[in-house]
Amino acid sequence: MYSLKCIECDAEYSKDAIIYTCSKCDGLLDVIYNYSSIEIDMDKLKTECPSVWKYAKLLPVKRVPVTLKEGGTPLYKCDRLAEKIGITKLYVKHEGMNPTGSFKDRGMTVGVTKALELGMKKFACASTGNTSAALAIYGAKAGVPVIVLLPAGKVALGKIAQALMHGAKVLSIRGNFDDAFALVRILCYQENIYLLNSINPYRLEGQKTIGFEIADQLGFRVPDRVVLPIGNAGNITAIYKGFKEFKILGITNSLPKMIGIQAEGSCPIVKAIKSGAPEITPEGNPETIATAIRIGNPVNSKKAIRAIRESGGTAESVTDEEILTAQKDLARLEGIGVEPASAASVAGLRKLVKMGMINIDETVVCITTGHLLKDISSVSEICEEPTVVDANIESIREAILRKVE
Ligand code: AN7
Repeated sequence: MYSLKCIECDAEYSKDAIIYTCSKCDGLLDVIYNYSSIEIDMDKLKTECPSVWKYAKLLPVKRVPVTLKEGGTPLYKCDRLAEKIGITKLYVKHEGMNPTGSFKDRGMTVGVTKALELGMKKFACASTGNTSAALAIYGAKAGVPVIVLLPAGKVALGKIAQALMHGAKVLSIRGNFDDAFALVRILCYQENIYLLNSINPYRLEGQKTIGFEIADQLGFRVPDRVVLPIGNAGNITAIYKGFKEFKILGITNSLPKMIGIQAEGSCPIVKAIKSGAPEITPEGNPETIATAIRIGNPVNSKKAIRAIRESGGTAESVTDEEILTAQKDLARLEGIGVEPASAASVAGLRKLVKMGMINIDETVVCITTGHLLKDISSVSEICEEPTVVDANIESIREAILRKVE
């Protein structure tokens, strides 16, 4: 039992409506459930391995899922990184371990399954890369054509390769993500194509399972803080909703403070949170090495600002240099390979600890949203080139000794 509800004017819509924002006031929509009718089997919850579909009772679909086994990503305890940052209980939830290497797969397995339930025959999205890769694989699995609109020249090659290989029609728009998103909305409306950006509330339902899994993996306890990179700010909203639902159902008894991190050159939500403004001011020319979050007009900003404020959290910006340092630390202290956007979470945590905003003994979960192999362009900025040597043992020995010096 669930329906769609406008976050601004409370107008309700049927779960079967093909609708992305409120037709009365254009507000964002939430999926709301009749929680008292949901029965959770706690024994099963405590024994079954985490995955998106483990929590099917809290997902808005009945149909057999279009799934490639998403979720169930590792939650690593990161003591070496924690020590460097100056806290004691740090975990990293590595969403790069999903089928396409990003958290977007959680949203797409649910969004695409819902799309089939609604009888839609074509799917589309605009994307900074990861969303397009995820939509491409679930479109392929479902046998439904996919169209993706990308900002030309600003999407990491690994992500484009995925969209192409899995058979999506890839259009590179001469414009940025925000331009591509405005266009895909018109395209979907005019051509009866199902829109699978995070403005679609069903997609966020899949992503809320990150919140479920964190609680699950911590033994049904809730961390003090969850820190993650934000772009369109759908994920932070979704994860907070997940924690809230577990609390409503009595599975957990607290909520984490939600901390959103943006890149300095692209941080409208940080500015709104810090100034106390009710809404963001869109940025016309967002720029950062973390192309995944190079977004000037975040689609879900109103939901995200509410989640951050309601949870007692905050938002912070980090420089590209801080992002690259965190990317290197994750890789070399913990063996966690992530793309630059993902490292923003750790960079932001470090900045907040330095600023004295976080107590040393708080339990913090950083979410690393995408895998290193998605975007290898920063590797040359961080790492030495491979050393070329002659094929004999003397040259190898000499090169090793030289490197160690
Ligand atoms: C690695 O793929 O927006 O705040 O079109 O790829 O929920 O938007 C990607 C976003 C963080 C931000 N980390 O998540 C897209 C897209 C990575 C990402 C984000 C993205 P949201």
